[in-house]
Amino acid sequence: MRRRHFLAITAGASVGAVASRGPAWATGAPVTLTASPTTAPLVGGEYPETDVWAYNLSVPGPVIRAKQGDELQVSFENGLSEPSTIHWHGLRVPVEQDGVPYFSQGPVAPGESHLYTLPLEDAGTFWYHPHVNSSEQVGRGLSGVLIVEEPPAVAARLGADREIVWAIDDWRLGEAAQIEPFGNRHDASHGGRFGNFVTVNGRQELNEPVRAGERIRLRLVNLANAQFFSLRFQPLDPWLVALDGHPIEPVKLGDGGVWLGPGQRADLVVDIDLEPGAYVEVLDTAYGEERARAIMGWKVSEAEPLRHGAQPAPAALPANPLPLPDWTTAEKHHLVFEGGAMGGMTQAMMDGRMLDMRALVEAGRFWAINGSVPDDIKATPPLLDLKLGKSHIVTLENRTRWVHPIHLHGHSFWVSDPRLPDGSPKVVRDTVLMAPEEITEIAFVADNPGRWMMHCHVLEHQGSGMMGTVEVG
Ligand SMILES: [Cu+2]
Repeated sequence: MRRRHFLAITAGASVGAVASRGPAWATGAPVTLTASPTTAPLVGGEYPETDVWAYNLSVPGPVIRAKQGDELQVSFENGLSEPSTIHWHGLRVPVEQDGVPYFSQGPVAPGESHLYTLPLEDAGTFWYHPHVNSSEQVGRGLSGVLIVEEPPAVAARLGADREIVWAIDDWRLGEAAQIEPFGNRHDASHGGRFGNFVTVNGRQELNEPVRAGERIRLRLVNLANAQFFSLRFQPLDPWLVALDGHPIEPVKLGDGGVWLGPGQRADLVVDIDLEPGAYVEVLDTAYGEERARAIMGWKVSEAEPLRHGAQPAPAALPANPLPLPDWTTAEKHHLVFEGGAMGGMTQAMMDGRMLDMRALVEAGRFWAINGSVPDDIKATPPLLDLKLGKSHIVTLENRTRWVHPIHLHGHSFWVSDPRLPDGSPKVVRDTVLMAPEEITEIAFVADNPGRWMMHCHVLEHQGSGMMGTVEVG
């Protein structure tokens, strides 16, 4: 109800160009990200600005652009009144740069700073966010997009005239457009914290200008705590060219949409194959056709078409330099994910003690991996010990009634993607969706030593038990 209300007052109310707000840095320059409370005109119209927590006073934070092969330095200044860190989602960096408290670094106290030095081996679309009190810190607005660019001659294979970034987020707002409190147990035991107001690049903007005949590289990032998106562009038929930053053989979306679970990214190549003056609503249909809603609109300008006729298919971008796992000799592992509402979990081990479900619920824990619930994560043994340099296949078994986007730090992995057209080969991801009762296999070479987080990216699930570590060494 509330969402429709917000939509009703804002749809069409603001017309004009939308770009990622905040500065984008010249590559090579050191970057400072300062987290602090501020306000943002999320809803617009007659609504007051929303109190948010933001990087550099902008929600989402600034788009950081850097070049593949470079080293990116980011100085993080904590202007919040609680500890924080920054995690670089999808970047394969040394563990001490990964932004996870205790395994990478100490939490950065209020008023303190921390320097991250990030080698950029992989090109692609990545993002950054805190790894402390994640549900609230991310949910109040602390996140941003990080783009690692291919060399220009390589990016030119896509034939794009320009690039657009959509950082998609949702917000749970009350009547005065203020963020509702965190820590809801129903969210934690069910699908996570859903917002009632969706923004793209920090606002609801349904009139993004495009030009007939142009080709756009569209980078999509799902920054939401829990919400999934499935975007449809009909009558346009974009090419999907990368998932979680990693190139795939370009494939047309056809009748379907592109799925984005929390934390996931997709790169599309979109030919604006429309007449001047046309308008396209980009629909989210993740929760069924009857709940479809526009999250963005493209207004085709009256300018002459940039070109006429069908364009050739984009060529695939080169793979990132990941070692290829050996499926025949890989060591096999199994992780069982349990719990949640209607999940039937009866007990789990927390902090060396077996607790029944009632005691777990009292402790605010609703989920377990292999029967283990972290209380103090640094005192909880790793879920897996993976031999450094070896290939590993990890079977992920979802014994819950909920979908979970499972994210592994420090590594990207090969996985079959049932949402791609039949016969598509395995793709490389860092966050994989597990449907209820689905069994998924991921394969990778454990080439990055350290103790790495593996967790659900529904942040309320992560905070209530669906989190663990794997040790590579
Ligand atoms: Cu989950």
